[in-house]
Amino acid sequence: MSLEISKNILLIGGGGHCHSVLDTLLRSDSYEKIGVIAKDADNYRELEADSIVSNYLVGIDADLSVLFSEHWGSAFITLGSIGDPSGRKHIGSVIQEIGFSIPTIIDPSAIVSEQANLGVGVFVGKNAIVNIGCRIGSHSIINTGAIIEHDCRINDFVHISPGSLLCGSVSIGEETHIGAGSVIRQCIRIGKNSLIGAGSVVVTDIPDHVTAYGNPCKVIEQ
Ligand code: JB2
Repeated sequence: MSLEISKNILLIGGGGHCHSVLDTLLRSDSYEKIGVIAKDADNYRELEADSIVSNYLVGIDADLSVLFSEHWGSAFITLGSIGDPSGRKHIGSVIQEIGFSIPTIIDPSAIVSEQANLGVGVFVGKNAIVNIGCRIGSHSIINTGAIIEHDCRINDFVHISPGSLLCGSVSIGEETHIGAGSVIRQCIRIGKNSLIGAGSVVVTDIPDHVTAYGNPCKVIEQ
């Protein structure tokens, strides 16, 4: 876990991805207070029925400025994304504008090289590996069991889904989604804003703004 000056952290978005991040925080014991933020009043009521997050609910997005002034110093985007990171981007700009400190959160079971560089807001899940020389852009998700081999370049707001394998020196453009269990050959370049379907085997470069999947992975839609 990264050490933060603030011992209170707000998790923005209370669904499945929040469950994963919350578990990592509880296992790491790095924060004194953890709060979960719902989108609005309706969402707050929905989350009151969620036995995992209900005890942590402290407010809705509209309360964020007030909570910041009440010593909630850190915030983290726990809305996930499957191919459309616009919600995460919106929350990111809101918490940055208010002035929250945005940590990097690494599960204690993950292995992250000391010579890897991780941006703010990155989440590295259970048993994931980020090897030497990698750069992971801000607000990216390296999900459970993903392997990011040496010298990969992953841009901002990328989601590497569970169990994916990036062999060395792969580069991935911003906002791209790599589906679960995908394998990406060494030195492959995948563009920005693209979606690679689950279980794909990527052996040729993939351009920007496309949907591609299969073995071998092929562009299906521009
Ligand atoms: O702007 C928002 C906002 N938009 C949606 N602010 C806040 N505070 N919350 C927001 N939400 C809420 O996030 C939704 O109302 C819902 O309660 C929650 C999203 O939950 P869901 O379980 O649908 O998705 P997720 O984003 O947590 O998880 C997806 O992405 C993960 C990476 C899932 O598909 C997971 O399977 C995946 N592992």
